[in-house]
Amino acid sequence: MQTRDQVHLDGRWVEPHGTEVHELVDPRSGEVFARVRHADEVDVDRAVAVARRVFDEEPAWPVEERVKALRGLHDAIAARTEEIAEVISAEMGAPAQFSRQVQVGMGLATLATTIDVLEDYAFDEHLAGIVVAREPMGVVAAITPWNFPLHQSLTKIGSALAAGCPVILKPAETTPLSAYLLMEAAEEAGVPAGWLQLLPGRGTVVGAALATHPGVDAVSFTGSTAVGRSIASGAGASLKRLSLELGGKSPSVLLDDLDDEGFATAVRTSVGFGLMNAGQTCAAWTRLIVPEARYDEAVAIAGQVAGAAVPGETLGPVASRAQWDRVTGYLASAVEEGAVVEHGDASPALPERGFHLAPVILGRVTTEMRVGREEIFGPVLAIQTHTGDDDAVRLANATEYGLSAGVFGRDQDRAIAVARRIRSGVVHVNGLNSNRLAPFGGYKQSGLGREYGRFGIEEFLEVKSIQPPATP
Ligand code: TXE
Repeated sequence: MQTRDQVHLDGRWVEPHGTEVHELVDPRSGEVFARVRHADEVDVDRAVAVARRVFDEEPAWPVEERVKALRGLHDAIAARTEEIAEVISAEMGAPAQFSRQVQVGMGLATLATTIDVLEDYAFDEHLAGIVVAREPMGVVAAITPWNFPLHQSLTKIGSALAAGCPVILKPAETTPLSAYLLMEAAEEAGVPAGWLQLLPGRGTVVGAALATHPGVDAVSFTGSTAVGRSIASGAGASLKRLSLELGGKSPSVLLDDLDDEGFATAVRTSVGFGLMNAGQTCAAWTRLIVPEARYDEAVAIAGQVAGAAVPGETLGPVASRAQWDRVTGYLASAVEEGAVVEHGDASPALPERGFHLAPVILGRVTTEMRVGREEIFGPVLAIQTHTGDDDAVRLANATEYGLSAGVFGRDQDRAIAVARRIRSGVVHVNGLNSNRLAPFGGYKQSGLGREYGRFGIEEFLEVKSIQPPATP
């Protein structure tokens, strides 16, 4: 049984003031495999005091040293890929190869891009005789979820440290283990004391204390829209800077000019992305919007893709019992509200071991149904039909979310024109592009702010104008 009973404060592993011990369950078996001791509000006060000292009293951390430390962090994590991938598989169920390539690999790719951008970043800009200086925002709290634990942590930490801000990391209750390994890698990389601190703990205790603490200047959160709203109202009292990466109900729109091969590829790509990480991906395309005349064709291809998923190899279990209950609750609501179960079992029994859930494809889903507008976060896809581009855009926009979307069409200009009409922070056209320089974030209730590359670093920078007297 793995046990972690320390937190990382001011450059050292120390015993927390918090005493609660939290058990971690492996979703592949349903068994407890590790215990961690949680921090509490007193630990938050300690960490914030350290971060304030580092930011307010110590000399600024030079950019070249930030680049060096972040490169060291990247390399130390890369060297421990196998170990980190294993703990992520154990804590949230991702299959081994996915853990290595995506859970760890994507985190490294995002960090590498942040470092490249930092190396060339011009913090000062000259504009009509004035200097526009970009300066670190201050102490950052990073609150991360369980679906991509390392990637989300590295995205936030990388951008905030790149900007010159000390960070306090609070990982999700169910997936803290990779964060301990991340801290060990940061120590190896020589991240100076106090710049990165780790406080595992409950969202309602440590997360809430960080989000309302007067000594925290900015909160970067990824998680549910409900918690995002509560963080925003708590942070409002001290006008903290916020970046919120929240839920999604992202559409993939297939236009009516696709030929057979293009249509099949578009359905396969969309369903593959929808089921990625057992559907527990904020940007996943969970609504497939196809021309009415091609509904049967879409159902058949989507069913093939879903049926080909191999449990434990290409499809992990859902990450927790809570997630199993949430997703199966949505399946029950779908049947009640009249969706057609086109593939899979919409009333599955809880397996004897673990939380594996086979994919379900729901057809004839309307925007009034809960499964047509709410985030499910499991291997469940909804198929909707459109009667033309205008109708497709209407459907794509018919949720409170706006995180990601796909548009597929033979005429690329037309597809791009449709992409422009979708109210969403990211729209992929005719494929999935994973360029980490591209900004990532949501319109509407999907969040505030952008992550990755230059946009991610700028989330943690204030803008100052230094104005010398105007020359006559
Ligand atoms: O999320 P929470 P949960 C969505 C997804 C999922 C649902 C619930 O639909 O089914 O959210 O998941 C911390 N103050 N996403 O309950 O609670 C918590 O400890 C401060 C989408 O796990 O939002 C964890 O670190 N922090 C999403 C983090 O918030 C608080 C990824 C996320 O947990 C807090 C995850 C509070 N009051 C879930 N309460 C995405 N956008 O990718 C909790 N937390």
